[in-house]
Amino acid sequence: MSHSETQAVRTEVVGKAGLIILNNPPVNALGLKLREGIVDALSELNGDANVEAIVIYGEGKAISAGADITEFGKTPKLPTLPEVVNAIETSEKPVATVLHGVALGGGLEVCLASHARVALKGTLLGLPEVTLGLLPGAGGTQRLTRLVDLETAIDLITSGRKVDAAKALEIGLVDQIGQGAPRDVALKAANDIIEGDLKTRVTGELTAEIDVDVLAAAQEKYDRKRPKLIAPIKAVEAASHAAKPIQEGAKLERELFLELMESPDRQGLIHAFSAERATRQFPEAGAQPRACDTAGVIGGGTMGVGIATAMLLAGITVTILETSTERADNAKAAIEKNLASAVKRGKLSEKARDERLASLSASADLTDLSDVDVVVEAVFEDLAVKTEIFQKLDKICKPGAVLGTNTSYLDVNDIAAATSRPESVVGLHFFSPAHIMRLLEVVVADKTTDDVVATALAMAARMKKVAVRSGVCDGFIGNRILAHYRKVADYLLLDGNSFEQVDKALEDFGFAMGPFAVGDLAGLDIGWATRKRKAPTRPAEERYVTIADHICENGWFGRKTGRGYYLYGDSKSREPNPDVVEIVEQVRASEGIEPRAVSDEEIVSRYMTAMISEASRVVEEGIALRPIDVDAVFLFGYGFPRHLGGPLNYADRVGAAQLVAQIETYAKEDPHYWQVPSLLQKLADSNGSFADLN
Ligand code: 3H9
Repeated sequence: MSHSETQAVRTEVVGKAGLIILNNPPVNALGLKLREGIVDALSELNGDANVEAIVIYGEGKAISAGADITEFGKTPKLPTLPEVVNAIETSEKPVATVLHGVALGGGLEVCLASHARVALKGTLLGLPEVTLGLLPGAGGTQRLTRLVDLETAIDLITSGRKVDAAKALEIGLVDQIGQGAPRDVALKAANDIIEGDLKTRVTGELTAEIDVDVLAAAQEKYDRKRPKLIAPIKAVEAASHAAKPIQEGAKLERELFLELMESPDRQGLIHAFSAERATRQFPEAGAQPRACDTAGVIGGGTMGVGIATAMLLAGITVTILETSTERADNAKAAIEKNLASAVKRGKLSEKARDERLASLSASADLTDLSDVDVVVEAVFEDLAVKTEIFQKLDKICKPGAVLGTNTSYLDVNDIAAATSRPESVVGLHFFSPAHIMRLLEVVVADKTTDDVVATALAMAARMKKVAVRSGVCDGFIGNRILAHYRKVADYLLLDGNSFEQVDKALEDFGFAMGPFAVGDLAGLDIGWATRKRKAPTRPAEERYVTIADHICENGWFGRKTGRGYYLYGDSKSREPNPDVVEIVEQVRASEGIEPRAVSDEEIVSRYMTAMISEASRVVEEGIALRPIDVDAVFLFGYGFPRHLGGPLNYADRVGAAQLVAQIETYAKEDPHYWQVPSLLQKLADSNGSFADLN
């Protein structure tokens, strides 16, 4: 046995097998060390007369998650990944790869260039580059199209969808399914190649069957898509070159890849990828979490049912609490329905569903929560109701239990003060439907201790939620910012734009739904209740738009009543409600407003500038830890267009100086609403960016 070592890549010769072992935790990303190491290892093993077959395998949890994302945007260092895959494909001795964990992006491209592929059961394979605003840039579009049929290849390349090993075998993406540890499978693969039991071939020498109709259909699909993203369109273009000789096609693919590398979508999408992970860095993250294996959820409404479902799916034992046995049973039935739908969508096996259901109980007796690790209260937003519940919980729950409230705007300090253990109280603000939406705002009150915050984090990780730390303020991070910028839509409507135009402009910009359509979906009565609550503290100088109140006075609350801003018939399409158009005209007339519609561009500019202003204040006040936390809140809780990276990532695209200039212009009409936040001013003055504060 001979042995040579570099930091990230080792070679080993076992009999006639030459092994290339990747060891770059946590996911064998193909950074410089790995790329250099693979090229050196190939050269070494090709030069070793004892070696007859070479096999690459990975240590740790995956063969490779692809190119090292952290190197993007920096000066590329040689060898590039295309050079690495080229070295694999042109190796004199046959090269096989063993796939385990995940084989994604450049990681899969390494496998595609190998002469044979053996995947361990359960491995996930995919080319997710489009989800980062890129396309496979190391021959992926050229080689995948040579191994699998064009339609399947285009689907995988443009969707970023992953397939498991069994499916990969079925479509021809891998040659064998292996069993055992990657190293053992690698040794067997080498032996099989030598014995002729595992066939090898050079992928680049195969012919890709290019059907122009399939390409045209894919091109059209992504041309029509809104928001129109450039990466899948370019990925189809790259695949269209697969009938050319591999070197030529790969060169054209590389040019398209480098073009995308410069696109703002790429920057936004990679920021979104990082945001999901950056939020885990809480100051309290190092504390030892308390137990969170059993939970009580108080309140069987949509929110409580969603939270209970999310917890059950994460393997937590749940008791759902309601005010009567009948209501508790109804809540339990609603949870069962959610689990049934997860089974239907293929997210849960029937066996797992039955196991989960065995850990669910319903009760109308609060004392049944005496032994749970965590309580999440999700009852009506009323401080008196909530404090009464927390007073009772204080007496009932075991010492050390974490007491969470799902309030969306009440002061968590007030709720904590109702107990003799405020250190155990934390805000756990889920977003509806709580078993689907990824965001969880963890609201840290004055006395919440680190271990309680760490428990919330651990629970979020179990539920696969994106937990964002928030300080206490009205609405926390998300709803506070929303309450501010949402007013702009009403001002635009009052001043002359139609609600359809406002919605459409923002939908064309990238939001799945405009603010008026969202209001109809959420229920207009919710905003109405909030406005009534805030009426006593509304400053006299604030412009107040009464249109929504008039709509609600008619009992029109949006979709649930069949009409709001829009009319909702049987079809999913929305028609503007003519009665609302009339209300708008009446309100304008009564206030003596001469309607003046602004352009779509200005609609977007006002809306986004307002959002960024309040987001800037939230960062400045320390409610959000960093700008990237605000981005995560909007990406994972408010449907913010992912390719724009979040409000404060988008702010950097516009530039602080430009934003300040916009606010100053709008302030001429309404100096109370449009005020330059001091942090934004500081960034404008210093030519700085929000990214500098992450
Ligand atoms: C590409 O390959 C381009 C090529 O076609 C062409 C080039 C020329 N690089 O998500 P996790 C980190 S584009 C660097 O928490 P999980 C991640 O940030 C790439 N780092 O774990 C995190 O770090 P930290 C195409 C990476 O088990 C840690 O690993 N590939 C990379 O939930 C653990 O990750 C992709 O798009 C990377 N490529 O999920 C795959 N990947 O601990 C992107 C991960 O400091 N990755 N990290 O926060 C994923 O989808 C998931 O991370 C994965 C693991 C499924 C692998």
